[in-house]
This record gives sequence, structure tokens and C-alpha cells, in this order.
Amino acid sequence: MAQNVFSGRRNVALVGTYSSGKTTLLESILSVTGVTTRKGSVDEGNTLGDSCPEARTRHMTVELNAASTQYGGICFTFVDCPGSVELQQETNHALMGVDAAIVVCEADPNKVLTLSPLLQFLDTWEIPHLIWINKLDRANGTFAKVLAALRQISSRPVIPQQYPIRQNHELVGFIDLVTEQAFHYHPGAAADPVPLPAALQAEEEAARAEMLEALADYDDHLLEELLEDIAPPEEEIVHDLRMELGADLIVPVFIGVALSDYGVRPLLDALVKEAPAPEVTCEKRGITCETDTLAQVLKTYYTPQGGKLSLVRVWCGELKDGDSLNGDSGTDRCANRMGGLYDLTGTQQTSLTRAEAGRIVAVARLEGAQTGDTLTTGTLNTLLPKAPVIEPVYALAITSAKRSDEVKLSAALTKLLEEDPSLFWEQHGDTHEVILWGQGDVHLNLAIDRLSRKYNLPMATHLPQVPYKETIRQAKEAVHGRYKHQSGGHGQFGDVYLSIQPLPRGDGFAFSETIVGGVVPKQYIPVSKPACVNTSTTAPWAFRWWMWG
Ligand SMILES: Nc1nc2c(ncn2[C@@H]2O[C@H](COP(=O)(O)OP(=O)(O)OP(=O)(O)O)[C@@H](O)[C@H]2O)c(=O)[nH]1
Ligand SMILES: [Mg+2]
Repeated sequence: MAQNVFSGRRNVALVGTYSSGKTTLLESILSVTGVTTRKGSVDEGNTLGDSCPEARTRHMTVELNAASTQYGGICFTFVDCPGSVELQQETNHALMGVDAAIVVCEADPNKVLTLSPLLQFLDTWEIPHLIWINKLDRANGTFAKVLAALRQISSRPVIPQQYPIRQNHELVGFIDLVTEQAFHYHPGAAADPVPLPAALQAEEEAARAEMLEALADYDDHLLEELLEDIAPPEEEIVHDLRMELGADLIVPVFIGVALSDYGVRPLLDALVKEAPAPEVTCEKRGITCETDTLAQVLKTYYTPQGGKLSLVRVWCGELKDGDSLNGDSGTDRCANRMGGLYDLTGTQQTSLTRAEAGRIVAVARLEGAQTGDTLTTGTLNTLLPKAPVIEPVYALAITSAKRSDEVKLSAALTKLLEEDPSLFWEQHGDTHEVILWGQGDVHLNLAIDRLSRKYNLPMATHLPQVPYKETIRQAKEAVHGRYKHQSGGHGQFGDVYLSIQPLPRGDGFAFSETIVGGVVPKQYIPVSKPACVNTSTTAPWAFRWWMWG
């Protein structure tokens, strides 16, 4: 497949640690690019994404939010991901379907370490990513310290493309290390070019030399130029940045303040010039496009009004509304006829008749399709890799507040697990409790809030009981018990002597009885294996039992 760097589409995930400013950055991008006329705020609860009550009350992203916009002649789809480590599964599924990721990092070196698992995932799957150091309006960390912390956890070279300009400890602008042009930020407007501050000249030159040397590690021509002291032209540097970012060889770094839109336009400019186009991603992942459409589900939503909605990345061909798709869910490969095709921006859905390769769109009523599934209009020959399921580590027992709701619970849990594949549930064999498994308190309480809101199933929770099991280690002879029951008509009376003794470990159970007088009906005699007793135990029984009436 020929690489076409001018392809007019980019799909970019916004990822990073909890509360680092991803949703604020998306709001800023949507405002700067004219999708919204009034920029929303996470603190005021009026952002375009995060519109569900669970997100609004927590002031955090709890599920993927996709939004499309245009900038510099490119159609962008941004996917804002949750930052909480307990919701990492959601982020991982999204990352499998994008061309690049912006890792939003707080300007605090102490928080950088928390990015480690995310960077590892990006490196494992070779997903091109750049870093945006946000909240540089706060003085809790210098640029240099944050960079040093990032370099300790990234397996790829971390290369600043911008250098901060501060006045009286406040961030006022940046130097573009590619063009060596300085800019001053302006609230609500593009940054203004200004002369390069003389005091920063030496630092700028050192930072630029570092960037060029890192790029030259993968480009012999650039290396020769540097050795011969020839200043490389801007196009050559941008070309190298594009090629090396696209191949996930380097991690460029940008800076800004999402809250004030500082640095957002330069970030978009860099994405236009440097982020890989969909066909580059296809080629890198070895996806060969033949005649059939190939797509993948990145997220499943159950909406109260619209039913099931699947966020889908189209890899090859095109999706047409009404298409039937074969998916790989379950053991039986299932065909689904789509019931609507939409462009998704927050909760706003714009109907589409078709969606071409490279696009991320929402597809309605793909009933059999699960998150991560590969979909095709033809025969399913290729299975796209899915993000591995993260093992659950934390459990809560749940009970319906109303007994009559118990029957509805399993259907609701099935839908909940479709939306969030890192949840699990089971009915415990010994305690008979319904146990919900996940990544932690935040994750499970979110699921319980959704059960209540979406399915009208309020739940009470408690820590699961521990089904203690005992091994009987000593023989005990003839313990006596008596049973009397009079419920009208014939009464029942039982008189039991129980002797119990261990068998060698692994010998299972043996049961014997000695009925005195032969008066106990046969159905009372068999014993079932005691569920809570270790199988190395035996229970020889001695009965005396009779009826009276
Ligand atoms: N000072 C300052 N605060 C910011 C900036 N960007 C975001 N914030 C604040 O940081 C907090 C978290 O912002 P969000 O945009 O919700 O962060 P997030 O990364 O989307 O959070 P999660 O989705 O929960 O991971 C909010 O109170 C924002 O107002 C910034 O550039 N400077
Ligand atoms: Mg967010």
C-alpha cells in the first residue's frame, strides 16, 4: 500500500493520568476549531463530553468520548479517554483504533511515574504518541524536571519540540525548536511571533541540538549535515519528525495550558504535519485491504433511548448504512445488520450514509458485536488484535434492593459487561452471593451507579463473605442431634448420632449409615457432598431415625 502522508484524516486518542487535563484539552480543541462557540469546563459540568451523570458528579471521564473537527485541511477525530487506572481497559481498547495518541502529562515531576503502565502499553503495541505537558501555569514543577522524569519511564527518546518562555515565573510563550521562532500566548487567540529572548538563546540552541541529534539517530543524511555543521532545512526536520513519530521511534514533547488554550493551535499544527495518516497506520499494522470492508469495535454503549451503539474504526473499504457485518464474537460468528450510521461528537449524533476507511463512527444496533470485535462485510479471514483483558483485582457482593429485581439483574449485568469488558460477575457457588469483580472501588461503584440509573436496579453492596472451608483432622464419635417438627397431620421426629473421621488426603468422601429398626424412608438416607468441607474429609454417619404421628 502506498503511503500517502497527505491523506486528510487523523484519529487521535487523548490519554494520560487522572485529572491531567485531557477533557479540558478536548474542549479547547473544539473551541479553537469552531465546533463549539462557548468552551465548556469540567468544573462547571458543561463539557461536550463527559455528559453522563456518573461523569458529571465525579468531575472525571468515565467512558470514551469521541468528537470530530477540522483543522488545517485535516478531519480529526479525537477520542478522550478516562485517566483513572481503574478504567484503563476502556483506554486500551480505544488505543487499538487510533493513528496516534497525545499523552497529557501534568507539569509535576512527582506525578509522571503514574504514566508508566500507559507508556508501556503504547510501546508494546507501537502506537505513535507525543506528550503534551499541561498545567504549566502552575509552578509545581519545572519543565526540565518533568522532562527528566519522563525520560526515566519512556523506552523511546523523549524529544522536546518546544521550549517554554517564562516571565516572573509565569509561562508567557514558547520557542518552536524546529523553526527557532519564539511566540507569546494570547488568551482566546493565536500566539504572536516575537523575537527570541536573548537570555534563552543558549538554552534554545542546546535543546534544538538535542532534538536534531535524536532525529539523526534514524537518518544518516541528517547526521552527515550535523557532523559538517550544515543547518538542516525545516522541511527535512519536519519530514524526520513525521517518519520517526509514525514509526514510534521518538516521543516529541509539546507544552501548554489547556485551561487558557495556550499551545493548543501549535499542537494541532504539529498533528497536521507529523501525525501518521490512517493508511500509514494500516501499513504499519500489516492490515491488507482487499475488496471487503474491515472494521473494529472500540467501545460499546447502551443508551437509554437509542439502544446499543458501537464506536467503530473503519480500517478498509467503507461502511454503508444498512450493511450486514460478520463479527467474531462468541463461538458462533454472527451476522449483524446495522441500524444506523453516525458521526459522534459527545452525545450529538449526525446521520451518515457511508463512512470510508480511516474514519471512526458510531454504528447502531450491532446486536451481536462486542468491544474489540473485528467486523467485515465479507468472510471473516482477518482477526484484528484486541487489547488484552485486564484481570480483575477487587470484588463487591451486590444485592438488589428489591427482591423482584433479581430476575432483571443478570440481563442488566450482561449489558454492563458489554460496555465495560473489564467487569466480571459470578454467583458464588458456596455463599450464593452475586459478586461483581473489577479494578477497584471507583470502577465498581461506577458500575453500580449505572445499574441504578440505566436499568433502574438500585443495589446494596457489601464485602463478599469468605467461604471458610474446614479440614476435619480428628475423629469424633457419636455426636447426638434431635429433630422434631409438627406441621399438622403427621409429625416428623429424627434422632441422629453422627460420627466423623478423616480419610487420607485425596481419598474424597465416604458415607455409611446404620439404621436402627429399619424405619427411615429411603429418600432420607443419601447424603450430598458437603459444599463447605475440604474433600480430604470423610463423614461416616450413624443414624437412628423414625417417624411418629
Ligand atoms: N491550572 C490548570 N488547571 C487545569 C488545566 N487543564 C485542566 N485543568 C483542571 O484540572 C482538572 C482536571 O481536568 P480534566 O480536563 O477533567 O482532566 P482529565 O485528564 O480529563 O481527567 P480524567 O478524565 O478524570 O482523567 C479540572 O479542574 C481542570 O479545570 C490547566 O492547563 N491549568
Ligand atoms: Mg477527562
